[in-house]
Amino acid sequence: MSGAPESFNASVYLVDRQVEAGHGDRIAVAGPAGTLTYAELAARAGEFASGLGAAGVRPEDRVFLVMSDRPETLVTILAVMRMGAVAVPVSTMYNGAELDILLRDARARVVVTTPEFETAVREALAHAPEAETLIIAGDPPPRMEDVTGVRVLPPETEALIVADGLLTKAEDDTALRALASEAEDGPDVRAWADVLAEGRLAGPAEPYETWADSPALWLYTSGTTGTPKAAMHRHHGIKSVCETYGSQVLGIAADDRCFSVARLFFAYGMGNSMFFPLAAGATTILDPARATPAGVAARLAEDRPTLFFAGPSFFAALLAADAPAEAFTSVRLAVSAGEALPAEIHRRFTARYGVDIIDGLGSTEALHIFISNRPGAVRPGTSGTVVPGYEARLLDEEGSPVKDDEPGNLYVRGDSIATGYWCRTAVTRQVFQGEWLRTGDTYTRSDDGFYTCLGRSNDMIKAGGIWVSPMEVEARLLQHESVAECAVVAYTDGDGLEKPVACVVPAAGRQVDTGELIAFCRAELAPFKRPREVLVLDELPRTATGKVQRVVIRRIAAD
Ligand code: 3SK
Repeated sequence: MSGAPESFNASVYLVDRQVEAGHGDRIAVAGPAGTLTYAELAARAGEFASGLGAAGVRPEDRVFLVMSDRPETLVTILAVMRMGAVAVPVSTMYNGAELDILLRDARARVVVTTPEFETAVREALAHAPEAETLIIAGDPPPRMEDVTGVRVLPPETEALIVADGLLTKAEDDTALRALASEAEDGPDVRAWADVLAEGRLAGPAEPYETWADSPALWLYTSGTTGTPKAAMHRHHGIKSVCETYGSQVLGIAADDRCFSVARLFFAYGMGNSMFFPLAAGATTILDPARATPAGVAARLAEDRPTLFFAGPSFFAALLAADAPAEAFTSVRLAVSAGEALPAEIHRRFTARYGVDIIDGLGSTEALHIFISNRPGAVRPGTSGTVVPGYEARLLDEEGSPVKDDEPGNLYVRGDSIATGYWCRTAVTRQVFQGEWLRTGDTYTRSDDGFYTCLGRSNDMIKAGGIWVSPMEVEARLLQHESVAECAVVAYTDGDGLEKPVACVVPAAGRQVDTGELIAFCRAELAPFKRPREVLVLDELPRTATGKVQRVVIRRIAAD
């Protein structure tokens, strides 16, 4: 008996398993950036892993990814996990200085990017001496000969010609970039297609013998405040979210087609666009373009997804843009997460598009959703009930369980919880308490097990000595036709007392009458909950993952 843990590799679980089951011909990835079958995806993951190995990546090394949603991104993440290294996909919304902080924190030696982010990535690389290699995937900006139409081939196609001994554009580009990087004394710059081609020549890498507990993925989170920290996830966590939320809530099957507005770099998007569809042998639709209501409506018409994932602000934007009613005819179920979905947006969306939305609560630390509504059993305005495989509890400040319908701090446990934050011992000990994860959210639970969000624990407002849930006031404001979006925060009045203040974004073509809005709240809410002031904003400040930045709003309200 060796006593060694059983081997488990998430990349093998997600793609090789489909090929071994005879589903190699099924479409794994579709969308404007290209189509790959499961057999092609598995082969490329092995080849790219081999290419990364040749580029010096070793098991447990971090590989830093700043990539748009496209087939190469899936191949890269799968290849990194396959070789036992750790994929660190980060937000593509960061600028060079922000990427620099993350890159130095992750201490990655290899960075993979797509051309849209090359400038920001190079800026970050200038301050990260440990990063030795930059790999660039996707089409570089057009060169003269491309513009004049003399030779235009996708770089990957061209790089594969390298294998046949022909001179290619990818080769030329790499040579040019290498010259430039030598001149700048910067990292070694490689074309993604060349790394793949090199791996193909050498032969695909066998999966590294990772275990369930081996590190697979780091996801940076800053919450809505604070410096970003990397939540470290195991190979097993990926299987766990597929078997819990993916299978038991979404009921995802091989004929599903998933499209997510939340991008792959975000835990929510990675589950939606990678883990769940691949684990089920279904199809993921990837679109590198920034999501806009018009662009998404066009994508839905063209690629006909059955599952649609977004956050509350995108559902609100679709309504505000009046996306066509037939846009959602292929969709069997819409999912909302990232923030609690106000009942009013749920109502307007289902009335307009005839598709139900299941709202759920997840977190980067939990990898995906652990409390959710269920298809056909939605209670609007709530996050639903605990997903099978997880346990949740609500505790008061002393750590005692609260009664039904009483607010408490939400804790969750389950197999997908991260092992901690990279190099952040103090905050790890506050958040990861034994098996339990402290979510930082304040919730109530009804006697039949439905959880309702009252806000982040540190966003609650104490007005006149009584706790006010910002979410409750926001839900009322959203019922007013002049309000598209809103956030309620505390401001401290001249007597040092906290009062709710509402920041609202007007609905298209509407004026906000602030006095009328306050009266509108007063008509339905207890007087102490009404906003004392209403500020009108053009938009709400949001984090890189689209969450409302209440810290910034509090500053605006205080001015
Ligand atoms: O951050 C979130 O709110 C979230 C929601 C669902 C799944 C994953 C995440 C990180």
